[in-house]
Amino acid sequence: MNLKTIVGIGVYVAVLIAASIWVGQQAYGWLPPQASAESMLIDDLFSLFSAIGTFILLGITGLVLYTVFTQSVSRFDTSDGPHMEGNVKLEIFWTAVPLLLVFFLAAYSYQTYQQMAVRGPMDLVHLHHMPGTTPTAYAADLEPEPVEEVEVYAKQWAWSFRYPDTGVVSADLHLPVNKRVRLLMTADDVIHGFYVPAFRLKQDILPKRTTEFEFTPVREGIYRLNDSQFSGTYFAIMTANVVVESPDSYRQWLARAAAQPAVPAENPAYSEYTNKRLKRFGGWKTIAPAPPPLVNALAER
Ligand SMILES: [Cu+2]
Repeated sequence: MNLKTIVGIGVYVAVLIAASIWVGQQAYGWLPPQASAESMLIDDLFSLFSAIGTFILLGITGLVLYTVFTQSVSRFDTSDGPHMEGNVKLEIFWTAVPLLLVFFLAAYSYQTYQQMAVRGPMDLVHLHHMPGTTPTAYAADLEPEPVEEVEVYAKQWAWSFRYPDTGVVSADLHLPVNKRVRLLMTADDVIHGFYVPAFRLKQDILPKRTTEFEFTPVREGIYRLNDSQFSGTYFAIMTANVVVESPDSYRQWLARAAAQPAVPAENPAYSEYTNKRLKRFGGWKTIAPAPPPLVNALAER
């Protein structure tokens, strides 16, 4: 390799690195606002993956374009290209680099999920005493103060939230800001998924068992809860609002809700199911929605 080639490759790699870092920074803006302490960890991971992906994409595209525009043979040359075989250095290089990259990304992702302590299937099958894992791996900066507990009930196709201290049941999930919350989640019928994009958190909810889940909301506002698992016909409209508010207005809301009688919640799945106009398009068999949950606080929509 002559000096010109080395300088050329150096400049190319420098441009690639600059572009990758830039895209990595942009990646923070592609996601919803960071509304939980955990979201920052996920965004760092996402930014890193975007930067590495950019490096690989631009790197390979550049090489392909360079080759297309600089390497050519005469139109009537049908002979084989040179046989490249047995270049041990090259073989080691292109095996080792992707391998190390994959190990690094796997370790970094694993560490992020450890910090967030999203309880995955490992926890549910009671394998949590594996070497190298801690039995209750909640986030590292766990405040000593008591957590706010909320029971989450998922059924086809409605969410409801119960506050054990007051017995209030709500169609929206209200949470005080900057306070660690523990959700005790149960499903009635099939697997549902608790997924709030602004929190970057997702947890499966299994029927007839309680799945615990902790996180800390850090930004006031109204966010959307979606079902991340296909739980049947109307799962796409199985949504709820997550209202993150100051501890004062949270307490006021609880007190107001406690004074309300329990009434059936609005149920988009049920109204769609019973909508006569839709009948003429269908006629096929489907699962009837479960009866709407009885709530003290109706959804604010
Ligand atoms: Cu569902």
